[in-house]
Amino acid sequence: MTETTHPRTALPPGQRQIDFFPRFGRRVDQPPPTVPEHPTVVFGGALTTPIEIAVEELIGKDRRDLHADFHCVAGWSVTDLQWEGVAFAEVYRRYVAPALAPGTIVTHVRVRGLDGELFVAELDDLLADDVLLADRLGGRPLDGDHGAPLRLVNPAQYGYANIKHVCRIDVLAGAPAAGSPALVDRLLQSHPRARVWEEERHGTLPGWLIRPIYRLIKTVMLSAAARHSESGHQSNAK
Ligand SMILES: Nc1nc2c(c(=O)[nH]1)N[C@H]1C(S)=C(S)[C@@H](COP(=O)(O)O)O[C@H]1N2
Ligand SMILES: [Mo]
Repeated sequence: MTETTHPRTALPPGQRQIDFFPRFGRRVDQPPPTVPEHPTVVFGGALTTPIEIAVEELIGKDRRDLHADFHCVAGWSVTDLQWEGVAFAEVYRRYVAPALAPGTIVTHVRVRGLDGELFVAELDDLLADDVLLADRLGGRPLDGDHGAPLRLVNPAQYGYANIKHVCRIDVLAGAPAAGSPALVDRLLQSHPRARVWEEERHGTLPGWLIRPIYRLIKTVMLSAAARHSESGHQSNAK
């Protein structure tokens, strides 16, 4: 099933289509993290006590299919990937909501990967119908390149909000306090909503202005990724 409110023929503003799915992101200089034999996700934050659930149980029996495009903030898009997994909203309803401390109003969700990468999303952005915790891509289990054992897939948000190797999800009753990020993080500061159709690429600069900088990064990183994909990873899986 395909759920999108935008025409399937169009790409979001400032995006260009590429014909393979690279391993990309802030941690590509490191190998993908080791996946534990029995992977789990720990749910914490505003819960009465944290809960740990096996990925297998999370996915459960009502596996869902999602055909969606993927958009990296650096400017590349891959069309029509086929993901399988469980709706984030379903996980929230099944496990999180019943475990909330009484009177808690959750506004934000911090999703963390085994490699330490994280993104704080607004809860409403993750409760959309087409947001999955996915364990399969192109009919096969997710590989290390694309987020094994489980990844967040939200087609409406840039890649950096689509956290791979998910191991922890904290629900928060308010936006977390901003730290004092390193210069490189300030330069490439994420947008709190990161919506691709609104071109919310950057926290403070307008999308069109930051485009050329990301495009440069894209050119450099994609050529490395293309070389890697020729050695036969899940890169063409659709
Ligand atoms: N855990 C984790 N998730 C991550 C990243 C990362 O470095 N680590 N990079 C993000 C960015 S910037 C992008 S564009 C996508 C890339 O996903 P892919 O490697 O499957 O193409 O993953 C996102 N999720
Ligand atoms: Mo990205």
